[in-house]
Amino acid sequence: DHNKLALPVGTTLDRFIMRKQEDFPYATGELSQLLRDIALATKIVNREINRSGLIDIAGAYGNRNVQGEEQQKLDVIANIRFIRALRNGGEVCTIISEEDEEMIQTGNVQGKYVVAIDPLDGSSNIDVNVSIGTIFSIYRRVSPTGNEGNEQDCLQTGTHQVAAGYVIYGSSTMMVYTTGNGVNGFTYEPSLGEFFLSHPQITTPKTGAIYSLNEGNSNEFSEAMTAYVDHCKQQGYSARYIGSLVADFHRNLLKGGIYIYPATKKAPNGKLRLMYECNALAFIVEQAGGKSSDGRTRTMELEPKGMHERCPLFIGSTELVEKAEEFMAREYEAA
Ligand code: P6P
Repeated sequence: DHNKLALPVGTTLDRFIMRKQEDFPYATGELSQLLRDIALATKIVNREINRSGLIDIAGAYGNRNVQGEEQQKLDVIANIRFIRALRNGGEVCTIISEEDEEMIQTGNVQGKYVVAIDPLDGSSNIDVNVSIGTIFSIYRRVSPTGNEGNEQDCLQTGTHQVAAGYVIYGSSTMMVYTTGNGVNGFTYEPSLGEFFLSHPQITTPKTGAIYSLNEGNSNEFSEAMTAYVDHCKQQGYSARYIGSLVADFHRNLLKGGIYIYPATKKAPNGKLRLMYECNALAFIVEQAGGKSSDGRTRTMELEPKGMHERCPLFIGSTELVEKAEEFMAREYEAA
């Protein structure tokens, strides 16, 4: 029937969400509404980002604006916007955010969903106009409705994600997400305030010739990691590292490649966060035919112990990730 047809490029995000909901006979529309709430917040954040340089010119001296208000950092503003949109949307009971040490209770005790979010990753890149991103995961709560969400709701393995996505605020603003039935990309048209389907059914190449990691840390790499980087060079791969996770991931997703943030002596669990960075991108890359692990264990099967725990990340084209895992296995054998 018409639902099963791939929706045409140019379909709006709203219509896409509605059509996809029709594919789920028992869907009650809460997840659809939640996705719309997130899309609304991204439109607001997108506008704040595009004006960020101008706020300074428009009269904010030092870090105070003309109203004498403390000029807030964009990641703080983004955090406030996403929490407000999710609270007002009513579908989410609890949020974990990169910006908040503790769980955030929205007050929606009937909400069936929990969201883990990095509202604005790589915000140090804003001042130099490098692409930045929002990353989010959506879980169904496991505790009964009628109460606040709890740790059990928030510390589920990535395999329990019902949806995951990211927004890249780059040369154009795009939202890429999955609900477990493939990955679709939407490009934002600011003059219309709409996201339009621009990249239907994204699949990532099985292999690639791009490797992304910060070789500035190479004196901290393990022998196995050093050996794998040498392998990439022998293969003649291109080194591409923007230093903004969403931008590096998105380029590799479309072109093929591998992104690595490995364990280093300084950071034995790497730098990136399992709950609101790695799991979301792992769900997306697997749905696009790629692979994600910590060098050994599938990212989405890592048992979270804390909301802000870090994990090494090897993510991208399946053949590249598997080759990297072969090198890293030598380390375990040697250990
Ligand atoms: P490094 C940005 O701060 C971030 O969280 C990711 O967006 C990015 O990929 C990584 O850290 C860059 O880290 O240590 O290479 O500067």
